[in-house]
Amino acid sequence: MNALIYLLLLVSFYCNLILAFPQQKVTNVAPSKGCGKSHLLKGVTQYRTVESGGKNRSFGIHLPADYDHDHPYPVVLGFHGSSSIGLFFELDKKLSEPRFSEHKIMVYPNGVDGSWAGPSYHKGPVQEDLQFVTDLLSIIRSDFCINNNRIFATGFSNGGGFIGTIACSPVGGEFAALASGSGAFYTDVNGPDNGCAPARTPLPILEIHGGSDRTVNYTGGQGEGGLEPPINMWLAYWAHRNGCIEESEETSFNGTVHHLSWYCQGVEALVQHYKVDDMGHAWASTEPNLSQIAALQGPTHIQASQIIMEFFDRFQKPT
Ligand SMILES: *[C@@H]1O[C@H](CO)[C@@H](O)[C@H](O)[C@H]1NC(C)=O
Ligand SMILES: *[C@@H]1O[C@H](CO)[C@@H](O)[C@H](O)[C@H]1NC(C)=O
Ligand SMILES: *[C@@H]1O[C@H](CO)[C@@H](O)[C@H](O)[C@H]1NC(C)=O
Ligand SMILES: CC(=O)N[C@H]1CO[C@H](CO)[C@@H](O)[C@@H]1O
Repeated sequence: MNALIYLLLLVSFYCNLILAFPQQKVTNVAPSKGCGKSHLLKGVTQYRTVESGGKNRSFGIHLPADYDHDHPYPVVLGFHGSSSIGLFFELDKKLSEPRFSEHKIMVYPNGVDGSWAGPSYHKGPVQEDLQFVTDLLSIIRSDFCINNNRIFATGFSNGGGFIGTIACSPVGGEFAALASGSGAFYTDVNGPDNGCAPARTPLPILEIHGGSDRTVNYTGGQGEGGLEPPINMWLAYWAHRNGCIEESEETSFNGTVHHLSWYCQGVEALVQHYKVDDMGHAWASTEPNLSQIAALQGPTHIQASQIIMEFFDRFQKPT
């Protein structure tokens, strides 16, 4: 019944976003070795393995339906949450749908035993998963036509926390921007300067989190896999590392969605955060999806998959 009002609000919300953060011109194209190689499977997800750290690791890769082997595409890695696999992340977040990734290559890596290193419940060392990211990028570069300056990663929950681990590690330097949903940042609890060595700053980073999250509490504390930083602390760490000043806080949807934005070394909105007060441990979506059902809630006000892709569209790796 309020659908029209809701739609209008949504449209005006996104228009504001677009006006507030005009797209930066993306110009630097660095084609990978895989350009020129033909592929039969387009527009569907295919599965591959890569040997890394003495293990056979697997991932799904989804090429655009009209994949042109001479066109260097941006790539987005999507890291699933704990007790999950890449396929579930792909279906639930809908990131392979053309409305979100028509002109991008999507990659869905699988964790060892359903999770990513960092939390105490994961058995392998952090270095093993970081090496997997390095090896994964290497195989994607050699087999597919990608733009090396436009590699991105996102993830949910444990996978969102792993985004933070990547950001603090040497392999983070391969990425143009990173985004996390409901991140459990087990490896980044010791303040801005301890245990985190970003390969490059400023590093564009975005986080979306439910204010009512009871699995990865907004206020931090003891989580399922160890101590987690309060989300506002984690954001302050990144504002510090990136040399930012807070530029704005905009509230929408009757005060339930808070959009924070930081100006960092000449770039506006390089660090961003959305807090959705009435959202639990879920991937923010205006449509029903599985992670919401698991969190015993329905759709929320904003669409993380769209916000994240629009964030990525603004950035390329400096050369
Ligand atoms: C990985 O898989 C290949 C092919 O099935 C097999 O030959 C190899 O031994 C496996 N490697 C490991 C480390 O399990
Ligand atoms: C999250 O916070 C709630 C309420 O403050 C508390 O009851 C719960 O134990 C916390 N959960 C975790 C995993 O820290
Ligand atoms: C804001 O609150 C009013 C009054 O409770 C309600 O009628 C309206 O639908 C709400 N709008 C949104 C966008 O949630
Ligand atoms: C209720 C529900 O699960 N809705 C959708 C969540 O996302 C998947 C994948 O797109 C859909 O198949 C479900 O219908």
